[in-house]
Formats: sequence, C-alpha cells, structure tokens
Amino acid sequence: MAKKNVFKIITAGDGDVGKSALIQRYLENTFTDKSQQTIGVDFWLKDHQIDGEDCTLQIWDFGGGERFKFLLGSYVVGAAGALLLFDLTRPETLNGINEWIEILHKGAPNLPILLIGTKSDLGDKIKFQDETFHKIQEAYDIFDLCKVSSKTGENVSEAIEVLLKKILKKDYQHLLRKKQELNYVIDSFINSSTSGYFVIQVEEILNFIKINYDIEFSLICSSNSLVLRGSLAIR
Ligand SMILES: Nc1nc2c(ncn2[C@@H]2O[C@H](COP(=O)(O)OP(=O)(O)OP(=O)(O)O)[C@@H](O)[C@H]2O)c(=O)[nH]1
Ligand SMILES: [Mg+2]
Repeated sequence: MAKKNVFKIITAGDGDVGKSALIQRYLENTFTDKSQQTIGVDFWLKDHQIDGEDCTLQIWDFGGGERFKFLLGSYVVGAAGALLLFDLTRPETLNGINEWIEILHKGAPNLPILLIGTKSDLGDKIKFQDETFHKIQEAYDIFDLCKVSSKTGENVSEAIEVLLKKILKKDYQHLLRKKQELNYVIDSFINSSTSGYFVIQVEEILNFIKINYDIEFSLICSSNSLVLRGSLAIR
C-alpha cells in the first residue's frame, strides 16, 4: 500500500482575521457571522487527495490574541506548511506579519508560508493593492498570495491546495519516491530502446520534471555498444 503523507498545517495571523472561519469553511463547508475568539489552539484532522496523492492534514488553528503567540513558537515545530492570514479590509493586520514569520521560521526554518487575504466578499471595504504583495514578497520569505472569502467559500479549498502542492514539491520522502519511480521508468525504456528514441524520451521526461518538481536535476548517461543507462540526481 502506498505510504500516506501526513502533514501538519498551522494557521497564524492577528485576531479576527478569519483563521477559524477559513478552517470551518474548508472542513464543514459552513460559515457563521458570529465572532468566537479561539482560546489557545484548536486541532483538526482531514484527509485530502491531491494530484493522486493521499494526504492527511493535521490542522492546528491558533488564536491570534497576543497572549497566545508564545504557543505558536513551540507548536510550529514539525509543521509542513503555514497559512498566514490578514484581513483585506484592515491593512493594519499586515503590520505584524514580520513578527508572525519570525515566530514560524524560528520553530520551523524553510517552512512554506502562504499569505491569505481574507473577506474578499466585502467589496468596497477592501483596502489592499496587489503591489503591496510584491513588496511583501521582496521583504519576506512568502511563496504566494491567495484572496479568499470564507463567507462565500470563494478560493478556500484552492488556497489549501496551493499550500499542499508546495508542500508536496518540498517533501523529501515524496521526492525520493518520485525519483525512484522516474529512475525505474528511465531504466525500463532505455533497456528496450534505440538511442534515437531514447533522446526523445529524455526530453519528455526532463520537461515533465521541470513542470512538476521543485528540484534541480541532471541526467547522467553513459553508453556502450548495446546498452544506455541514465539516472536522475537531485542536486
Ligand atoms: N464577511 C466576512 N466575514 C468573515 C470572513 N471570514 C471571517 N469573517 C468574520 O470575521 C470574524 C472573525 O473570524 P474568526 O474566524 O473567528 O477569526 P480568527 O482569526 O479565528 O480570530 P481569533 O481566533 O481570535 O484569532 C467573524 O465574525 C467571522 O464571521 C469572510 O470571509 N467574510
Ligand atoms: Mg480563531
């Protein structure tokens, strides 16, 4: 049976930005207007299939209150990815992102962080310009931005999938399995091919890797009169 990917995902961001609403929409497809502050941290499990991979998400939804920040620092250890939320209608909720990122990366260096702008349903009240995101990306290690509405559901599951795809690309075990698969594919066609056919197939495989994997690679080939062999190396 294929090994399951278990990923710890955590939420971060100021109070009231909509962290719990996002998780509730994702888990139950429901929304409530009532504000209920998260005290400490809530924990959820959810199976999610993506790109043919079975994943189990351990979702840790943190309270954004100042007094809970100390919790995040220790709980982030072992996390695979983070959702860092701010409120599109309250630009001041971006002011503290450096502090959130510092806490996250201290406990989990290289953690992929997806920035999420919430409450995109609030039309005229939105005070966020896309140029702001480019400045944020220049200053901080954040790989992408998604704008969501937990009220309407717009982009909610898409945002989770953006993070999951990033995690899968980074996940070393996953890469290793894919590398073995690819080596097997290469070996099997090399053993049954003429050299001309081999060149065409290699192009296809390299393109496939470029599109699907976040890795640098090189193809090492050698030949004798009868057999060509190749292998992929992660640099
Ligand atoms: N209009 C609108 N309101 C939202 C949306 N998401 C959340 N809210 C509202 O914003 C308020 C705060 O949402 P929460 O999800 O509790 O915020 P939180 O970030 O979990 O807050 P803490 O647990 O205190 O850190 C609630 O009243 C929600 O109904 C949204 O997409 N659109
Ligand atoms: Mg909450």
